[in-house]
Amino acid sequence: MKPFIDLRSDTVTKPSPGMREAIFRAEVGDDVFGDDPTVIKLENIVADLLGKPKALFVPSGTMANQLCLRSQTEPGDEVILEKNSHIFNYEVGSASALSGLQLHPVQGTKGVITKEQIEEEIRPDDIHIPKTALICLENTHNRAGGTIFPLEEIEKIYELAKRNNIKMHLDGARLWNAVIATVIPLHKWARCFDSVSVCLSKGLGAPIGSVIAGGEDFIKKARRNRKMYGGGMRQVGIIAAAGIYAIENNFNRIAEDHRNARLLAERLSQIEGIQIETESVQTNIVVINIEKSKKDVSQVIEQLKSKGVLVVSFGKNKMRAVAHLDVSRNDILEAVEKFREVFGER
Ligand code: TLP
Repeated sequence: MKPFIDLRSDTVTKPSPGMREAIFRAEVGDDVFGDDPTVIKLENIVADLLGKPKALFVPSGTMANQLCLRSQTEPGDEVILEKNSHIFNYEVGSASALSGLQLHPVQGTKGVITKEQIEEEIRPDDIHIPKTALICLENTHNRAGGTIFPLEEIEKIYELAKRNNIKMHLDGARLWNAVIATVIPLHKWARCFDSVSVCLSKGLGAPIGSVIAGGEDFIKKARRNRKMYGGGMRQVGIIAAAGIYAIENNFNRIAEDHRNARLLAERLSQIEGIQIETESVQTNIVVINIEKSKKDVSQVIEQLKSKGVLVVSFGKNKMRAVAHLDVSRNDILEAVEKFREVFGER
């Protein structure tokens, strides 16, 4: 049977033969003892790229974000973040369950919240009121369709945060995509943040893993919290090797995913009943609105599946398709044909 054209997420990629070879050859040690040379190498590479003193390898993007929240706050603190952010919507309520935090969502535009909006929400210093301890931003923004958070706005927010003694965290699961789309390097994007999380298992195509980066004291605390969360791993150089391979071999090729996402968006928007905000297709994610077709999203997803194309539901009348290293330009063109068939144009 022909394999699916799997556009559900950039998390679905499989390790390539080169990556498997790197895994096979990895030198390892017990990382809880700090003995794994490949993990240390990966952490140094990412710390350098992000321009931070230290980094820590962790199992997932969710744990990465949660360790950053936990290590920078106290229970009862408040965190300002965008209403559609991953931390607010897709991390199973863990900020409150694991860190005792109160999340304070602000409705953004295409995932972007402004300095003015945040300023309105900062709490005054009062014995009755939670302390605004942290501002979280997401770049690129998943639910908004892979949109890029403008650097000038981040810098304004940073000035505001500094003045008010508030820390900043960046959910940079797809920061790699922002770098490729803007040619602004990782360390410039990371400069304004006390903690940054990046994923190796999305656009970069590693099977597992994220890295968080920040100051020395922060990473020391996060390392302890990682153990508490059950994320202390042992001979994990076999996974870190995949991460190093991914950074060295799959970072620059993300440009191809952006071209494929744009191609998909342009072609799909020509189909009657499908609407795509093409100005929001800035990286590798395409949000497909089928409201005008009057079709049911779950039925469309099933019909596409029966024709070999996988996408996910993405809110009312919407689906998401994501370009990644296991889909080619030809796969994208074939997927467009399948959409045409489902929408009655063939
Ligand atoms: N996002 C996944 C799903 O959870 C929705 C996806 O398929 O896009 N930050 C952002 C911005 C993310 O998009 C994700 C994963 C995470 C963090 C969490 O990463 P993992 O899945 O490794 O815990």
